[in-house]
Amino acid sequence: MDRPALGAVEDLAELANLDEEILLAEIKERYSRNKIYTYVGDILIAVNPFKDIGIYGKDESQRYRMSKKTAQPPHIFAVSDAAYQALLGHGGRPPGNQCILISGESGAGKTESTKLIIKQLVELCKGNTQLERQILQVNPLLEAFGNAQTVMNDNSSRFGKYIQLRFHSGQLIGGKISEYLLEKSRVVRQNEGEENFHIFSYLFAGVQQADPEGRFALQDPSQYRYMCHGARRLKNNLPVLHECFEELVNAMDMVGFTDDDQQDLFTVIAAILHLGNVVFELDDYDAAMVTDPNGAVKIAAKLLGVDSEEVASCLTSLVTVTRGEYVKRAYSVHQAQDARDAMTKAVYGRLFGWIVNKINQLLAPEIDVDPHLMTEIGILDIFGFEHFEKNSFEQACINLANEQLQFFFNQHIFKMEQEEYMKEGIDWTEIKFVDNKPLLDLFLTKPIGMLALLDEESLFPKGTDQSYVDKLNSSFRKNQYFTKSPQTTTAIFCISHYAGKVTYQAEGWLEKNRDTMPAGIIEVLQSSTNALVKTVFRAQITRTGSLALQGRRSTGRVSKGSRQRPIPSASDGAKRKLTVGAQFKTSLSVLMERMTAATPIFVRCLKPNHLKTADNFDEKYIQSQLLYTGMLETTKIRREGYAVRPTFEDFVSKYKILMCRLDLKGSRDNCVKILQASKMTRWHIGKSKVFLKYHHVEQLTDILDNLGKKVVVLQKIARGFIA
Ligand code: AOV
Ligand code: MG
Repeated sequence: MDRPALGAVEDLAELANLDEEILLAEIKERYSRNKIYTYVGDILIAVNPFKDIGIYGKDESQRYRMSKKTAQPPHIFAVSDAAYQALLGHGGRPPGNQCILISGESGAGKTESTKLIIKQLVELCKGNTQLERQILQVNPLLEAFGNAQTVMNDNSSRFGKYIQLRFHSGQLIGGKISEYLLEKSRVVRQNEGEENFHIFSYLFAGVQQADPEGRFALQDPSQYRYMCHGARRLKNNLPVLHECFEELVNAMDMVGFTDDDQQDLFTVIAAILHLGNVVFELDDYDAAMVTDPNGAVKIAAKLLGVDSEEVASCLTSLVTVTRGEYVKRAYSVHQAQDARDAMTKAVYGRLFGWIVNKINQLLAPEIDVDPHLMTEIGILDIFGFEHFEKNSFEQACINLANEQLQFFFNQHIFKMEQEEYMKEGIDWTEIKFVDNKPLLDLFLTKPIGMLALLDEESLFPKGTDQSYVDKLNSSFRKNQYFTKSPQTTTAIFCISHYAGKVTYQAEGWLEKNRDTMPAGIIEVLQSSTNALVKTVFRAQITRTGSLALQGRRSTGRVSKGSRQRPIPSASDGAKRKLTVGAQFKTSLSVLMERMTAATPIFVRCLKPNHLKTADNFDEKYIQSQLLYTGMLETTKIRREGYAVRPTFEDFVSKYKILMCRLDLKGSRDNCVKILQASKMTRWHIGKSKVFLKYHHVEQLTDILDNLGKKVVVLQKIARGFIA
């Protein structure tokens, strides 16, 4: 039998012979020819090229417009096209809400894919509107405040996001962003080889524009504790970073942030830098006091619009009311440092929440559209699976989100699909997959999942990080996915995730989960004269969990309210008294609900090497990614299975025109008649549905199109006769 040349097949589900080696060889060969995209049925695999391969221009954009999947090579733009066509009721996917789910480990290319998908979606529905221009600038804006350089990715997303683009009759009418769990701890501490959020470097590079009067009093970046790792790269890259600053300002202008908004944002960022330099020592009475040789506390307080004495006081002591009397308890130096860092984390977290809220106000649908007539395409871009030398609470949450997404993928691709074949009586040999449900249970079950135990320990006055790990050790000693550390003196444990084994350091978990801040600090910030600080600390958390802003009203579009349950924001934990873990759990389940209600399209990003370099295909590394994502099984099910499964009614109503009978009823017999008339093979008919491969749908669409053309010709001839 003739075997197609290696790398020539664009859909791996078409390969006759299949094993892990073949899969790897095909992807490798394509990658070496800069063919980074490959289909597995309706799933797109994307290998990060780490170089510009020049395939995202106007030509490609035009080529992937209402195009047939098999007519063009695999491409990320085809994903936008498939989603948009489905939204309009064309193509093989069910019409209605669509969601595009992008997975892959850190640095695999999820965020770049997200941007390309959005860019093409905007092209497809192009009405040249202000809204389209705004939407294109949302990502650079969010990335400045939410991304940072890590060991795994120079532009790593330190938050997860779900972007919903809303349509009415194919027209883009609005957008909404939900954010998950910003890694606030990065503001105060970065591991070796990593940096703070990009905005800090951008501000230094653009300080002359941002602060022409020198109010921010910024010195050399190396002077700031929060910049300890980024200062050198900053100095070496000033021109590039300056461009980034200008792009950010441009993005903020385009999205609709006013000059005042921008000034307030930069002011708070400068304040955070100074606050980080506030240092403490013990006074004669063994109480912490601020030692402020460079006036850091004064400058920070001035920029935050609060009183510097009050800041110094709330950072060094806790005031409580006991039996009607105020009791002031002095902090140790260590406690004072914690209070300072808690304050900056809270300010940054709320600032980020405010940015997302503001964007949502500016992008909310302007026109009054009945929510039932509104459809949407959601795009999920989370933080990819992470495995550093040191892994903390943030990595546990990030990796849990990835487990959840992998679970959703398995449910959709393997479980639901195979159950349907059974139910519909299709002759089928089961394809096994690795179910990661036990891992979700390990994290999420009540009452003894890892998160529930963490909550319990966080509330327990004598709980410590070590006592938490002790509890994990005893609760999960028989769990095969949990490994106790042989070192019993350190709070360490191991989890065997779907994507690999990760060792977690539990130091600081209780505090990170509680995410509380002394009341005194909140009071000080609430008294601020800076409009932005005042707004975010006066914000009330509504019962549904969304952040409702008091005071400042949006100058942009006014939301007409959506009926969906809002996804709780992770950055406002303290006020709701829900722990960070509990909030994250809720937001994950709301997200799953939302994704379940839409038709998913999957994009699987692969990272070719650890070095972030071009033309470097590390076989072992790719192989491990193919293995843990279940790519071989996915290819098998896509080869054997039926990706398109319309009901008899839907099928007949769409294709009855092929029989020239508009009165045809949606019965099994009529489906068979249509299928036979179309002369296609290898379709199946179930008890209530037709089982098709996507090439069947393309063939049917071709026949429909040809019929349409004939009708037009006939009409012309008829008109000719009449004329
Ligand atoms: P991620 O979103 O998956 O990681 P990114 O999308 O940020 O990864 O990609 C990492 C880097 O890879 C980018 O900054 C680009 O330099 C490069 N890259 C990715 N896709 C392409 C492409 N199609 N063409 C050229 N270069 C690309 V993380 O957010 O860390 O999980 O958390
Ligand atoms: Mg990313």
